Amino acid sequence: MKLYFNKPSPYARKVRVVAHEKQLVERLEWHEVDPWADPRALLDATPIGKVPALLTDDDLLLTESQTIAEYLDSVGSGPPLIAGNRFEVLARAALAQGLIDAAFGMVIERRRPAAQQWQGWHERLRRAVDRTLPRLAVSEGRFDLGDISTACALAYIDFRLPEIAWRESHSRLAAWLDRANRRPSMAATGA
Ligand SMILES: N[C@@H](CCC(=O)N[C@@H](CS)C(=O)NCC(=O)O)C(=O)O
Repeated sequence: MKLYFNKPSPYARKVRVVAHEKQLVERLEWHEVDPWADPRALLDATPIGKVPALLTDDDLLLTESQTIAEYLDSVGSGPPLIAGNRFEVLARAALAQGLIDAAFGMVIERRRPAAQQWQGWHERLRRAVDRTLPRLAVSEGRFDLGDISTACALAYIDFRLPEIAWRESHSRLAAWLDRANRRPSMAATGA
């Protein structure tokens, strides 16, 4: 299996964390690429040109972090990352993915040349972040796919958008993230 990734990507981090949690690190061929530079290796693997992308041993191309995470969960070892009420886990993972989308969108908007930035769009995404933070939920004592997505979303905000001072107003979630960040899978995958 070949995994195309880059270290700063919160989407790629989700699947990297899953690979660690499911003892798949040694079974993967890791291809670190910069998707913004359109490297030939990435474009040959995936027409979408985004990370993460996974090429399975059967030459099946999987794009989208959620799909890749579910695949790795199915082929790796250890307890399943989607257990119990499947849709409860998927709902938490999806909310966290929406949070990543909004936060990532804010970062990308700010990287445009000043004259091309759209302040109203940036503010709209920020409102989505602010509405979503109080709706996040984590499991009791597990580190399932919903938790992994939530941890990667919050860690990305800490990393790229420190001006969103979410920790003061969400202290229990902040304490949970601090514990999650100490897991070997999270510690090994920081940018
Ligand atoms: N919905 C996708 C998003 C993937 C994504 O946007 N990846 C970014 C890196 S953080 C990328 O490769 N961007 C390159 C581009 O848009 O051309 C997922 O969940 O995997």
